[in-house]
Amino acid sequence: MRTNQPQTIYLSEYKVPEYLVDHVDLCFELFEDGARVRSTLTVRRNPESTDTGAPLHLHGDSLTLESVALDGRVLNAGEFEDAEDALVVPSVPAQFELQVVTWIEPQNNTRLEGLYKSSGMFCTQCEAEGFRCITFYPDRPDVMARFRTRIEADKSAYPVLLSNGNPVEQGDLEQGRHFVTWEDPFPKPAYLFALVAGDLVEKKDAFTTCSGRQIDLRMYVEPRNASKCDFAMDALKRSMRWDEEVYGREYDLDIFMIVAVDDFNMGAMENKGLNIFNSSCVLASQETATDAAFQRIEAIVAHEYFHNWSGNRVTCRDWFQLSLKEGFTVFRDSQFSADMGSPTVNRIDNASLLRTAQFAEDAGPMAHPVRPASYMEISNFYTLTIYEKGAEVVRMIHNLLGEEMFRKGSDLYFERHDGQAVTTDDFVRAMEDASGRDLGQFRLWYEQAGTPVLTVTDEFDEAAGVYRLTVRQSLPDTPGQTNKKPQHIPFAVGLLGSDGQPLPLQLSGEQRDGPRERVLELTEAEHCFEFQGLPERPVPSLLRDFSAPVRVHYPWTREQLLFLMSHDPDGFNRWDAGQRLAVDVIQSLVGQSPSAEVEPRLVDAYRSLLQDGELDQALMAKMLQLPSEAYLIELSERADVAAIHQARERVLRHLAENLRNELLDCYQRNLGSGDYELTPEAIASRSLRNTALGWLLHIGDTEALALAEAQFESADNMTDRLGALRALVNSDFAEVRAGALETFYKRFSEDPQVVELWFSVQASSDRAGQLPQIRSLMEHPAFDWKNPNKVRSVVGVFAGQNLAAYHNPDGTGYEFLAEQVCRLDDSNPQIAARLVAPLTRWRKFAAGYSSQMKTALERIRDKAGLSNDVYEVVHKSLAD
Ligand code: 7MK
Ligand code: ZN
Repeated sequence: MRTNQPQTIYLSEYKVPEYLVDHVDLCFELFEDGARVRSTLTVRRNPESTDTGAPLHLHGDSLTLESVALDGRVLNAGEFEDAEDALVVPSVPAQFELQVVTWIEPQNNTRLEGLYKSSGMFCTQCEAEGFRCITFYPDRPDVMARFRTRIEADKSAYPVLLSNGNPVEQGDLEQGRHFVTWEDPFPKPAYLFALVAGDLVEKKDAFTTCSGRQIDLRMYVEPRNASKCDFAMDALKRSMRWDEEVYGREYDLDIFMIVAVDDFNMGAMENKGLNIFNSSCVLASQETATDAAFQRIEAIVAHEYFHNWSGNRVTCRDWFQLSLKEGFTVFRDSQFSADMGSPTVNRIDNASLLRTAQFAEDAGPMAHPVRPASYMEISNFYTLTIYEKGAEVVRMIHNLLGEEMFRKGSDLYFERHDGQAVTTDDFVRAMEDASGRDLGQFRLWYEQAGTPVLTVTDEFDEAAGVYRLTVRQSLPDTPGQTNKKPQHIPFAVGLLGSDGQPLPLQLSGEQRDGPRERVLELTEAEHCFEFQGLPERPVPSLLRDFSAPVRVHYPWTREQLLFLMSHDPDGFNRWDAGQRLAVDVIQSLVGQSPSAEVEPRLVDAYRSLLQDGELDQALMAKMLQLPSEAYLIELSERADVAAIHQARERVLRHLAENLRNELLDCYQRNLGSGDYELTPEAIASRSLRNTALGWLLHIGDTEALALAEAQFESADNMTDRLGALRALVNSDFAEVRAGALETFYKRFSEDPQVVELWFSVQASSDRAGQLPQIRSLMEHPAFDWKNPNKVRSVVGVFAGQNLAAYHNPDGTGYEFLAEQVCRLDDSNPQIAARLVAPLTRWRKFAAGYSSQMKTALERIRDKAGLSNDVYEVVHKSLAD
């Protein structure tokens, strides 16, 4: 058992750095058995620090120190302290040069933090605190320096040597070695440092900026991936243009590089001028990537590119401010995605992720504000709250200020803070200063954790023609936070008449006709809005376009939901009404006998949907998806997973059985012909036909079986091939399933991204992914413990998506997960900590489940030598 507890770090204890680094000169000598790193720092005392006599404190992790020299003189052992996690030099002048030489072993680095090897190439991941695994350094984002990096390596094994900035020198060395030197003119924190060395092919392109500068664009990938770069390269160019047009942001170096690596803890990283991507988030071809993968790649390429301004030119003062760059950048990439595709579908996807997963996080033991007040291990705070809720907060500012003022605010922010490390408060202040709006109360969105609940009631005074809408807001307690204050919530609403037409929203006291939609600004615990001049009791359309990340409770009748589902002019709310109706129907069947009646109006509603010739097909495709099990669990008090699974299954089968002909029609209507296209229409069409296929195979339809087999054989793209495979795998045609899985694997066994899909189709299926099958997937030759994507696609997908199997009432799913977490904790603690998530919300589940989940957590807690990462998640989850 561990003896030392990890430390908690508090925002309130922030102090400016005692020393600043103006320049860093790095020299890497890369060898097969390790790497030598010579670092020369130009350091001076920070004039803003009050702690004048402070020792120089440099962070370090897993480093072997070879030597330290100060202003050219080698220090002897008594002149510095080489601790496990730091190098301390007690006495230093006000200004000096420090040279530190360390030895590291990238080939043995399984944590994938710092410098490591992935399929024969060297690469780095330094955010948040990986640079300290490379050399001793003040590894905090408010220390910004100019970097010069020389890399030396064997020329034939590592012909490509990359780092941040522009290449300034290169040449050959003795013994078949060579070097390249890079210089980055922009001061940056160490977390943005990157290095890549490998035998990679180079894809070239170029971009001309708005001011006419020519930028070289480069992608570096392993030779076998050369044909999977085009889409990302195009997405990059679209992102660069978009950031110029929408935010006035021009690229600033002469070269922009993207590298793909197979072993990567996260999706991608915005290192200055040298973005590094997880292969699965950048490589794609029509034959190997699904529509969802293309969309994800476009969004991530944009996200990393946009960081060049929101993150790199203006960075975070400390890691409590992580959402400063992440929330803003997610908002920017989602605006971009909306512009490139279907805005309504984009909004639906954002909101589903938020409502399913972020709301769950906000209601669980790891709940934290968008700007947390404390943490133990920062890598545990790359969360949906920081990213997605953070983006929603920026979106609300955007909507409160309006497009034009928001742009003025972002211009002011970038101009005022260029080259600085700042706080979320600085961001909000720039928005206030540019617009003249007071965002004082709005700041609570950054400080208070938890999801606000809006409870809405209404009454109609027929005689007076007055409709009263009462809105109460409350914010649940979260760990360490109680009795919270009301927040400033933009609440977009509309009112519909019985003919389906929007009614004017004229507030009492106002003269003329009101607008057809209003954004009500909630600031108090309770508001009552009175709308006048109404001829009849309206149907309210609430929280249009998901105008705030909140839960809304209103006693909708099924009649009203059906009405909104077909009449609401707000596409998002149309979808939402359908979801609420389906949730209501499924919930009413939870725990009921299998012969209980399924709401007949639901079948009618889905039939009308399938036959609606006017409806936007992309919206139709979304509306056809039933609420996920994860969402149904999130909505319940103490979830009985098996009962929820059965109820949902019942509704799905009932719909499929009663709409068989309509589904077959839908399939035929959407049988694409012609070339594969990535337009919203074509994507919607593939989604519709694959949904229809999935439903029909779910009820064992033999005509659909033939269609699925044909589609599986002849598909010219991965969306359709995988759609057919998924339908077959989730059917009861066990033999066809096995055959299709085998054929698919044989065809794509050389492609890791497709093998990951193959794993996840099985791991997510309650037919093909029961625990024994999961265990045998982990014995498969393509499974690799050292590769995070493989672990995620089997273990992560099983526990996160195959909920009925994972929550097997016998508790074996939890035991299994605990076992995998313990196993991974030694080699890759970041991934291990992320895998714990499906155990953390044990209090959310019905008694039989929760006690066994708790036992599994305790088992992890008791593992010897637990990492700080897993320690924090497990202890917070078990705390009362
Ligand atoms: C996205 C950090 C990086 C979680 C989601 C990303 C990470 C973790 C990409 C790694 C990113 N800065 O750009 O946000
Ligand atoms: Zn990011």
